[in-house]
Formats: sequence, structure tokens, C-alpha cells
Amino acid sequence: MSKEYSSSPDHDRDLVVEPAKPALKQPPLYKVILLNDDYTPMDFVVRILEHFFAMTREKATEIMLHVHTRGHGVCGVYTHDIAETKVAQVNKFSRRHQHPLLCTMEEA
Ligand code: TYC
Repeated sequence: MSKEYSSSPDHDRDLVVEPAKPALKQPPLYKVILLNDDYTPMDFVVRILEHFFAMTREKATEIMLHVHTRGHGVCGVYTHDIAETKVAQVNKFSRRHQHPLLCTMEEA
């Protein structure tokens, strides 16, 4: 290499070296939310929470009662596609059983 283009310490003085940006970042997370209504039976909501969110009977009952008294509640936090799938599964299952239960999602 010629003298002019060599990277000897003499020629590096004006270079600013930035640290590399991390190549990966955490994906955004979404809360899956259950909404209260006046018609869906309590035991149906408990069944949903057990089946689609792998809750114990006790945890499912606690969340159902929270939704019943407060109007809405979080069933779980997931990446976008998993949250979307859970919402679709719950709403489809509820419609199939002719209940108005609504499930939705929002960024955590
Ligand atoms: N409020 C309903 C009732 O009294 C029960 C219920 C709970 C419905 C939670 C929806 O997300 C819900 N039968």
C-alpha cells in the first residue's frame, strides 16, 4: 500500500468511529383484552380463559370476575401475530355459541 492511503495512526486522526447499532430489537407486545357484556354466561367466559389462555379454573374465575366488575381485563400479553390469533379464536368461538363476548388487542 502506498504511503498516502495507508491506515497508519497518522492518517486516522479525523475519523469518527460510531459503535454499530444492535442488529436485533424486541418485538412490540400486545395485550389481549376481554370486554364485559350483560349476556355471556360467566361459566362460558371461564371456559374461554382456561381453553385459549391456559389458565387454571381459579385464575380464569378471578379474571372473569375482574372483567365482570371493571368492564375489561387483560387475558395475556403476546407478540402481534399470537395476539391476533387469540382474538380471532375467542371471537369465532363466542359467535359459534351465539354469545356476544368481545375480545380485542392493544399495544402493551
Ligand atoms: N357480565 C356477564 C354476566 O353477568 C359475565 C361476563 C364476564 C361477560 C366477563 C363477559 O368478558 C365477560 N353474565
